[in-house]
Amino acid sequence: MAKKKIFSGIQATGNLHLGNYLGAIRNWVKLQADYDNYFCVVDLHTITVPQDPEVLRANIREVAGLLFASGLDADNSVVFVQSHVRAHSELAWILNCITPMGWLHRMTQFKEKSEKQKDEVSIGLFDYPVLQAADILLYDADLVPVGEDQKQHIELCRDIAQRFNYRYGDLFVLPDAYIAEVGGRVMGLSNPEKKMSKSEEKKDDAIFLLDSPDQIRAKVKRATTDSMREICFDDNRPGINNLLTIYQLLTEKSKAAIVEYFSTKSYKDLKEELAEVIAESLRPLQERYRELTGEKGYLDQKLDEGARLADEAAERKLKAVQDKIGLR
Ligand code: AQP
Repeated sequence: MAKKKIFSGIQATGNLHLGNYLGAIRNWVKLQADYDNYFCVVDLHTITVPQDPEVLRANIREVAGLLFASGLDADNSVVFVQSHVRAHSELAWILNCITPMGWLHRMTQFKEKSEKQKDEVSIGLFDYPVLQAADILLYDADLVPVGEDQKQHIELCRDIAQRFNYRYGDLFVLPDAYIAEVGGRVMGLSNPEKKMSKSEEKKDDAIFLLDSPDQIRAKVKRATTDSMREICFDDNRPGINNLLTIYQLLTEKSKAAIVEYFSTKSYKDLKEELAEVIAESLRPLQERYRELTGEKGYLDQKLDEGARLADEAAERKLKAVQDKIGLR
């Protein structure tokens, strides 16, 4: 029986953080053997907010390197850069022509991001979810493993696919979001009321995947907690809850075992142990990243091969779309 398909993407903003890893990338690695997978560095999404060209070029490579270093492998997954496959932009345009603007006005991520951008908000930022729908629909993805913040965009993608299928006849698979029960929303260290984010201004808010053990220790030490003493999972105490959740995700121990273990310990102990667990968990990934980015030509070769395979699948789908709507 043919395997089901997965698609997911990640922006080329560099500085990938523990939220990106635990909410998305680590699940991609865990799922890859059981599915046909397409994973993409979504550089066209990245330029929806201003980017310095040199920095962007470097970030695309850094993010691709981190995906391979995290354990995505070319035997199971097609890993590629979005702009290397032209069908993404072309399908996005076609989908733009059937998507009502009102649907996009409802997107909370646009509302949040456009507030930060003020007068500089681009049409691209507004249109971001339609390009994301094109990414997913090109590969007939059944499942889209993402963090919780992307749920609304995947629902919109289904709506767009349904509208197309209704107008022109069935062509698109309706995808489901796959959001991990734990880890779908890793919160910031300084502000545990908000998700950990690359664009958060406070520098200590996120643990980046390439942070050194000393940087990790310093950030965890400064993480916001509360004035209580008991160490337990409690949604009403977002700081401690978040630290324990990260600990749980990385050690894969049960909540009960974790609470029991810390029952006689202090916040200081928890922070020290958590920092070591994070540093140890990231160590193999960082070593592999250094190895493969030190190997001349490795990344280019992998990404060229990924783009070739993705392009074949995407072109087939795009032609079918063109046939349906009368462009061919
Ligand atoms: N804090 C998070 N917890 C769990 N999952 C998260 N993701 C992002 N932040 C968290 C998931 O990571 C994947 C890739 O995200 P992206 O590159 O598309 O960036 P983003 O969603 O815009 O989030 P960032 O990294 O925090 O960037 P900014 O600051 O620009 O918003 C997605 O599956 C996402 O859900």
